[in-house]
Amino acid sequence: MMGDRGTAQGGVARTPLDDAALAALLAAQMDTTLAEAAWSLIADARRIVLLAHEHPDPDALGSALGLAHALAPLGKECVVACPDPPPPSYSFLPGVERVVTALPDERFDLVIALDAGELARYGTLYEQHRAFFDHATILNMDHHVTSRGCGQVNIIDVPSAATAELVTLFLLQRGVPIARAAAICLLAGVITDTRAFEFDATTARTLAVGAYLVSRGAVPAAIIKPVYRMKPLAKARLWGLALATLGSACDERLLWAELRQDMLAEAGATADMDDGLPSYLMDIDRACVIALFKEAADGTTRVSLRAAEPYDAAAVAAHFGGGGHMRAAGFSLPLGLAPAKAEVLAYLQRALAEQSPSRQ
Ligand SMILES: [Mn+2]
Repeated sequence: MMGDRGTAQGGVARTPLDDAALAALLAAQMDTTLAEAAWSLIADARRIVLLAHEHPDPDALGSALGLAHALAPLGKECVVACPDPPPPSYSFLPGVERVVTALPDERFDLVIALDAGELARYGTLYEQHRAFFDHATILNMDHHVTSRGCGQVNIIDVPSAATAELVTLFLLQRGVPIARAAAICLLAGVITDTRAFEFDATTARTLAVGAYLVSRGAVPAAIIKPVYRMKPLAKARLWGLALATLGSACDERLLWAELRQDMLAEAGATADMDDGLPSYLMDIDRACVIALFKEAADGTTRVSLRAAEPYDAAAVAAHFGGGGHMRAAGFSLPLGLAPAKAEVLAYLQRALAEQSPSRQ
């Protein structure tokens, strides 16, 4: 009871969020000259092939499918092609079942290449139709800083966290409606390229694009759950077995785990089910360097490394004949798991002792 001072109760919303105002704000983000050039290519085309790059991620597939969903009502016949079949875990993308891995023919008026700036990244599609692509009219839309552009019109927008963010701005600039199916595909691209708005590439504009796509009917949980949360029971069992081997040294700054062939058998797991385990280990409180020792079927050992600043996983991998990036790298050793582990851990403990953040 609030007594006799009275109470006020209710939510904050007096009117729904104004989608039209949000759309207008986002539309104004698009470079008009570049957009006009791209839309004139689309206007001249009746049959369009939209390309997602090899080893597709939801940004490549979602950008291609989202654009296809939006262009179809404009009378465009759209074929979405990707050199590799979309993984089954992307079945939540509307229209993904219609993605082809080979071109049915070459009778396309326009190619729209998405999420990569070099034709070689479209793999076998390019290799099998090199002459066609070398003479085709191409619109290239991408957000990678390394992209040179492979089209007559190239929209390479590095501030976009995802190609799908750029595609959303592009459609809104023209006032093309984004219905629910397109919104789901585009939001999948934005969410996965930012790991659900976690990565530094996420801007206020990225979130505004997300807000707009949600207003069009896309549901974040329907993307985040299948991509990041759902896993086969065998994978959970395998991780349980691997996590039971967790070891630590150097004041818990160095962590490691083993994944042996007998664990795969016991869990009923496949060899790729360690996917995500190194990142999981790096999320343990004090971890600076982690190593996952994976026994290969031939008895040799594959080592996956992750490192936080100031440590360099690529340098460690290079020492053992492997490669990768500063934060994630790997290598193989022609040794059984126990001797490989002893050698690598001795090296890592020396490296961490030499470069202790507490002594800097
Ligand atoms: Mn991308």
